Amino acid sequence: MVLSDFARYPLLFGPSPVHPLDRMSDHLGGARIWAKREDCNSGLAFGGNKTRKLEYLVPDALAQGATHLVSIGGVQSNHTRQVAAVAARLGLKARLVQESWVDWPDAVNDRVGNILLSRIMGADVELVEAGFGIGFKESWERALEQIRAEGGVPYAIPAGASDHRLGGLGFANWAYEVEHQEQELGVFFDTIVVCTVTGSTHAGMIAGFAGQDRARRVLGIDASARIDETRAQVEKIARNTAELIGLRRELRDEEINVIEGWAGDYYGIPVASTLAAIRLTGRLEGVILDPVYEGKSMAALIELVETGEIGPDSNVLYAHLGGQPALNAYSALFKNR
Ligand code: 5PA
Repeated sequence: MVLSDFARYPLLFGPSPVHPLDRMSDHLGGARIWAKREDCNSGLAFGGNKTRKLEYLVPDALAQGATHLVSIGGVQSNHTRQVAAVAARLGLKARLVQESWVDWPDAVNDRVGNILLSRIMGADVELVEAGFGIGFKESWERALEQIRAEGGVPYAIPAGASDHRLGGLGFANWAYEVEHQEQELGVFFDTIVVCTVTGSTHAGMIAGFAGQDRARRVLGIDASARIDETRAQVEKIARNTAELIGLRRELRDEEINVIEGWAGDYYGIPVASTLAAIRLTGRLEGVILDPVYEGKSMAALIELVETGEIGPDSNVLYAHLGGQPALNAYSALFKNR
C-alpha cells in the first residue's frame, strides 16, 4: 500500500501555510528560517498537529461504529482538546482522561486554556492524579471499559495519537505536502526542526521524507526530558509507518535524529532558553509559541543556527505544531513582559 490508499477524513483547511521568518533569520545572521503552521491548519478549536493525525484515524473510528472517542493527556493537553473538537464535528462523544503530568502551581491550571475549550465543546473530562508517561494507562483502560459497560462503542486514541497503527500517517502526508510547497516556492528545506514527545509527528515526517529523492535532516527536539523513551518511540513509529506506506527499504539509523538539550529537567516546565525563544519569536515575528513544546524546539533552532550546527547556507523549516491555548495556564511567567 502507499499513503494515498489510506482513507483520510478532511479536517484541515488544506495544506498548512509556509512562510519565511525574515526578521528572525536576519537577527540570527545565519541560515534562512521558514515556518510551516500547524497552529492555524484548521477551523476546529485552533487546530494543531493532532488534528492532522486524526484525519487518518477518523475513517477507522467511523468504520468501527464508534460512539465515543476516548483519549488521554495532561491537564493542559493540546491533543485531548483536538480530540474534543473532532468528536464535536463528527457528532460523537469525547471522553478525556486528564492526568497531572505537570506539577505546575498556576491556580487556574485546570480551568483555563485547553481544558476550558474541551469543556465548551461538550467533552466528558475526568481529572486523574497520575504522573507523566506516554505509555498505555490504567485510567484510560478504565474509561474504555466504562463506556463498553454502558453499551457504547469506544474508539481508543492513545496519548498524542502516537502509539496507534495509523498515528504516523498524518505527518507522512505532511512530508509530501512540503515537497509540493517547495516546488511552488522554489526552495528546498534541507533541515526540518520539530518538537517531539509522543513521537508520531517526528516519526511520520521521517517515514514520509524517506521516500523522496533528496535527503534532508529531520531534527526532532525532545521536550519530554526522557530522551531514551522518546527516541525508542520515534524509532518504532517511524519504522512501522515506513512499512505501512510501502517504503521498500529499512530506515537507516542516521535518518532518526532525536536530540536533547532544550527540555530542561521536566516535561511541561519551561527553562530560561524556552522563555527567551518565546519572547524573541513574539517580538521579531509576532508569532506565538507555548512553554511546553514549541518554545523548546525554537530554543534548539536558535542555538543550532547561532552555533553554525545548522550552516549559513541552509534553508530551515520550523514545524509550528500549535499549543498556544496552554499559555493561559502560564500567565505568571509573563507578568512583567
Ligand atoms: C505536542 C504533543 P508528538 O506528541 O507527536 O511528538 O508532538 C509533540 C507536540 N507540539 C509538539 C505541540 C503543540 C504538542 O501539543 N502534545 C501532547 C498533548 O497531549 O497535547 C501529546 C503530548
